[in-house]
Amino acid sequence: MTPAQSRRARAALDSFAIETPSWGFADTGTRFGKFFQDASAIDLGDKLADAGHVHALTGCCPTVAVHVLWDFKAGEDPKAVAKLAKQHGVKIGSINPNLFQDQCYKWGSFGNNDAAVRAAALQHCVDSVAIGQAVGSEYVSLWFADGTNYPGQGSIRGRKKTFEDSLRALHAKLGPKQTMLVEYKPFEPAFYATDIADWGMALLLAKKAGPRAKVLVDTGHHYTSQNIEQIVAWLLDEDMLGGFHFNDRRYADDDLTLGSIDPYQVFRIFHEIHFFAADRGRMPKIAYMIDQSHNEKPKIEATIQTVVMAQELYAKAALVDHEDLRRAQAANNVVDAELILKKAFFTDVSSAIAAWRKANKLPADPLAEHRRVGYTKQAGADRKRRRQELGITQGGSYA
Ligand code: PSV
Ligand code: MN
Repeated sequence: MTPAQSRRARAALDSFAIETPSWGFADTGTRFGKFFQDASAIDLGDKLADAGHVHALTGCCPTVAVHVLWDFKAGEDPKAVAKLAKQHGVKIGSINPNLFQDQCYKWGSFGNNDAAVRAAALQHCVDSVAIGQAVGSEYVSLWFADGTNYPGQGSIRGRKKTFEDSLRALHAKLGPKQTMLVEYKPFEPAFYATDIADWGMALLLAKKAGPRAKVLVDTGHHYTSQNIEQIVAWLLDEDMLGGFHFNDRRYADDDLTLGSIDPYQVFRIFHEIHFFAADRGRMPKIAYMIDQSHNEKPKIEATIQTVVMAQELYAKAALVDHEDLRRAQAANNVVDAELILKKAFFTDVSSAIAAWRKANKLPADPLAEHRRVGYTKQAGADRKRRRQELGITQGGSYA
């Protein structure tokens, strides 16, 4: 690695932050059951402590995404939550309303044909906007489980219309510093027609909602072999890319740790962003977030693995020689163009990352340091005892 490349990689790391999800520190499972870990977070206090620990080790996770119904107790004071986050060295990041678990949402939220349910869903989102304002968060992140399971079940156009109306109404409630992110997903839990099934639908809805609505790309929410970086490039070009939910996948929305299956895919996404920045002379504002459900790996280790992988791939993507690439593209030099990407991807950036960590007074190896300090052992003992005191039993099935 040349000194110039090292500087480029370190400058990229200076500008890169990735948000951890509160739910990534808690017990999760598959739809077949849950397997529990002693050290998993019991409440928001634990989640913020874990997130603070990850940020202290990696230096690039200053914010934590919260899921309103999973993290906030009824009547909870958001300002107290913001204070608690600060005590743990982090801030509250994106606010995720929950429009999928309450019984009233059996037939959908914004797509429900009952106006009273749509109003309840909107109210929950408006409350989430207020939470965001109280904690000083920039993003309200929307994912809808709405859809139909069988042909003929619902009016596809009718549901589109109620989504347009509700999203527009929600946009009107945003504070001047807030952005709303519209996430798409092709299937699950709906298996015939998900209301916001792909990036085109999310893009249209966001554009109709208003100027501060953007699209959120969850890397797991695509059909196998879909070209995600192409979607990213198009959204960038339209100034409509708001953020990411990063995870890796082999089959569907597998929620595996980032880069565990296909690191080159993530590199190509980051490359499109760096290439856009080089062409436009400005780095777009993007909310990088993790959305994983690591069931088998210890929660914090899985999070650190993902963060470190994201940093490495972001740094590698910053090394693509854009001048050379533009030349190769103009000359239709297919081989060289591909090799330019590959060369950056295979560059060993570990010395630049080590220098960046040293300059930022961070541990050289965040995962090793996490293991060395025995955080999980300590948290496991504390939380096991608290679970016993609270009478929380850990059963393995949803039945
Ligand atoms: C849905 O699969 C999703 O990606 C949404 O972002 C939810 O908020 C999140 O997962 C819940 O884990
Ligand atoms: Mn997601």
